[in-house]
Amino acid sequence: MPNATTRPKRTRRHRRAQREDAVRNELVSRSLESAQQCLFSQDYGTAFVHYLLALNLAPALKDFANVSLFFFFFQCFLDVVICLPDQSVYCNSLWWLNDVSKVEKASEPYCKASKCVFLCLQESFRFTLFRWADELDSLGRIQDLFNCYEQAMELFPVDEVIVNSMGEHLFRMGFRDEAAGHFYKALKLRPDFPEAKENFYRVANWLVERWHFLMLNDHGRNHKYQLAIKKAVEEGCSSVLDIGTGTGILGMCAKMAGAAEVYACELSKTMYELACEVLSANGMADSIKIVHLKSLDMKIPKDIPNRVSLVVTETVDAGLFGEGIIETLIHAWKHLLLPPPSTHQPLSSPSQTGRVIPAGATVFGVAVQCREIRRHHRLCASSVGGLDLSAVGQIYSPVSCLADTEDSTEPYTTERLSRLRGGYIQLTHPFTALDIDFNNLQELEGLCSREVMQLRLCVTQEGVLDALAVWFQLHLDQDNHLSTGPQEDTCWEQAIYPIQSPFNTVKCGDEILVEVSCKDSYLRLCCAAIIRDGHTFHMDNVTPKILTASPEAELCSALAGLQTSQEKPCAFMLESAEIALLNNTAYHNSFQRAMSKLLVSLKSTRRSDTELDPIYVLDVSEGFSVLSLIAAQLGSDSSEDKQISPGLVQAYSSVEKEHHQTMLRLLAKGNGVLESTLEFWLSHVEDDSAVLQRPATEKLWSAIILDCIETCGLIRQKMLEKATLARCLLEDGGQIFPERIVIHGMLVESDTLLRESAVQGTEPTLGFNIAPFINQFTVPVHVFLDLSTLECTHLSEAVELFALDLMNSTSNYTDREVKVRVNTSGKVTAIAFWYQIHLDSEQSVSTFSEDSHWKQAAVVLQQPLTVSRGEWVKLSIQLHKSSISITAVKEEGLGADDVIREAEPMTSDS
Ligand code: 44T
Repeated sequence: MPNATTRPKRTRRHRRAQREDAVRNELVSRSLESAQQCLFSQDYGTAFVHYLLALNLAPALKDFANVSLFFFFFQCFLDVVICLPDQSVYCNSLWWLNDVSKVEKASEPYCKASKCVFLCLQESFRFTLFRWADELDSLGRIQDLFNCYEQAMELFPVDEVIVNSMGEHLFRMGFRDEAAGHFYKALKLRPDFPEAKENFYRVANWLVERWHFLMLNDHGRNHKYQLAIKKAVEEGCSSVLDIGTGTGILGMCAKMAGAAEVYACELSKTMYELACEVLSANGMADSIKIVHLKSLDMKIPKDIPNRVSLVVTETVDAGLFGEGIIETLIHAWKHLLLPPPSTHQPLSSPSQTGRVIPAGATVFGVAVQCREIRRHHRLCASSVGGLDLSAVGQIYSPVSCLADTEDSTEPYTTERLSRLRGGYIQLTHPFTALDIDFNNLQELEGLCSREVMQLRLCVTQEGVLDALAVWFQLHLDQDNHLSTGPQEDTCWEQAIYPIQSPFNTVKCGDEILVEVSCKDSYLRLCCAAIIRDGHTFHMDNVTPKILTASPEAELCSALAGLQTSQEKPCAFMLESAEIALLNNTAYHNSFQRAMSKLLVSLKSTRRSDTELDPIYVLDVSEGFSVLSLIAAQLGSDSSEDKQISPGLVQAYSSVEKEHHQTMLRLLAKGNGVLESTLEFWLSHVEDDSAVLQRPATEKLWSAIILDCIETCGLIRQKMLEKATLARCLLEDGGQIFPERIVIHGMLVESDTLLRESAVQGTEPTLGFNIAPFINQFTVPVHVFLDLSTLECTHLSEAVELFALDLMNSTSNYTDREVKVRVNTSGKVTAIAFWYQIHLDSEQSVSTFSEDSHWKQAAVVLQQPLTVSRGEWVKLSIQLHKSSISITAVKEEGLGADDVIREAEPMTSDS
């Protein structure tokens, strides 16, 4: 009971305040009660509003929640209040909540009141938010969804679960950078939060792209930039602007070289914040002014006081211009740099004139044959899993220089030629495609308006013309050059311009007509024609209309065209990973065999009363998939398998995009599959997030197809949850495809992987302390690897790491230990892994096979483990949801000569 002597004199104002408190508290308790009622009736939107009101009126409720006490609902509240020693004061009022110290007192009787239903306020608020957000999401009310999260984060700014969930929504909607920022924040708030960790690892690449590590580990490149900057500063360039500073390294070089004024700009928020940390750690926070801006938005004197005498930049990508260096430099010459030395006074002082490092570049190219590029950009298989693919016409990848392709296309992709599976063959000698002087504004401006330049290349080797590969030399100054060529030992990839024309075989003596242009600030190289025996065969005059997300009318006419065969054939665009999937005949053929076996077995075991029921097949693959159609065809008249009755299969596909559906329809028609036997599942379910449902009331699925492994080499998120649901929706004798996945791994030593994962060594980078800051973004799991070409030494045989049985209950959390025998002495830096996908007990495919459209992945160890041949390494593998983590230790006491039997692999259920 408050002390009477210290109690303030009861004034009228005080009494009014008390009355207001009482009213407010009444409102708070009613809002909470209403929120609760709405929750029970699943009216999440209204429940959310009530919570917001209560939490805004009584912010102390949040503290209450934060000290991890339980929140009570209205009924419970009364019970608690009655238990309180000074109940006369608190009864029917909530004002004691304004004093958190009272909460401690309240807790004891509160806990005693165990008959009440308690729920953590924060938890029930989160629950409401998440359910409401899911509803808003399925209603397409995206702005409202984000508003709700913003309100929630204002109330609970350090709630990692809310922050992480907001990230998941952002990610699903394609705001990857922002999503990544949220996962990072959630992880900072709770470093052992597994969901945030899994999410962060999946997107860290967008926050700090992996090439930052490669570039900082590329000593040759660092040193050359340092030399060129030092020389320019020593020659008199006293004010420097580092455009696209990244970690701040080039700006720091300029400062170290003695530049009086150094400025830097960076457009990525994460990189800007990182650079600020790096500058502080190197004592340069006050001497280098850094702004979070794109250089094109910089103004004088707001962002820098005067024009500078030197711009340093490495805003170049594998295709040279892809990071916008042309635009950047045109703007810099016009607005940020001092004028160039005039031709009349070439000896004018460098501090009064402007210059750029790099001073210029030379671009080279070569025509190549490469099967790996071909199978990602061109349909190579004529039939897969019994389906004739010709009905679908031409398929294009979104990487294209063709004239009439859409905005969704990019002119090139990037690859490290030396790491392409199966290698490549040069069909011409390398040629010079372009020379550009970055110190010449007229030349920069003229580049985009300049006429298309035509080159004639002599074919020196017969082969299939699959791509033009491009690299460049960056002339930092007259003495220092960097090359991104395929033969060089650098961190650079090459730009790949795939050729998708059907006429693509070349013979010695042919000439290839290449057009070089610069449109939308991209360098474009296009194979226009092949000249043979004096005849010119143009490449792009056969380009049909390419359909992507086209209006329905166009798609309809595509279908009509098929019927009448009068229209110009159309072509479809698929992602390059989807093209590679379609080219994976081994996978589709195995699926066809496994599916056929299931159908035969179901047919023979069905009771007579269900004999005429269709066999329901659901394909929930993400992206484009023809598996449902393969199933439908097995149950159709035209099927070669006569053990299966026609019309038996009712297949559902989950493909969402209009042009994907059109492709499936075309393929169905072309393969004699009755249109009604293949339907699009998403038009049957109300809510996209509830894809796994019964086919119809009282019916169950005979087969559910899950695409468990992502192209990047990781297990698809939520795969285990999906499998659990799928099991509940299967009829007796039904099957999930695949039924089992076995994860295989191998000990490897690879410096390349290390260079891509963190700044290596203890030596400062060019004398600067950068590594500890950027290495916070190190991610242990590397994806999109091609193990067949990765520079690495295999230190063991491949072993089974663990197995996931999708047909039997598998807990979502798997812990295993596996002992691996070292067969080559070395330094274990990573555990590479891939999957054997068992469609059924007989049919399986490996994600490490030659035709695989899947890539492999690896867990890089925090500390390399030095091992000798004959020793044993114990791997501890954890699978949390779908993310894998592996640690390795040497098995002590077992020397090279000890004989031990390899531990029998445990099953994932044990
Ligand atoms: N990747 C190379 C491209 N920026 C390098 O935000 C080579 C890729 C690569 N900031 C494998 C190997 C390699 N104003 O942080 C970035 C970017 C920023 C700007 C301000 C501007 N106008 C720009 C333009 C870009 O500059 C930084 C560097 S861009 C370098 C790209 C190792 N895969």
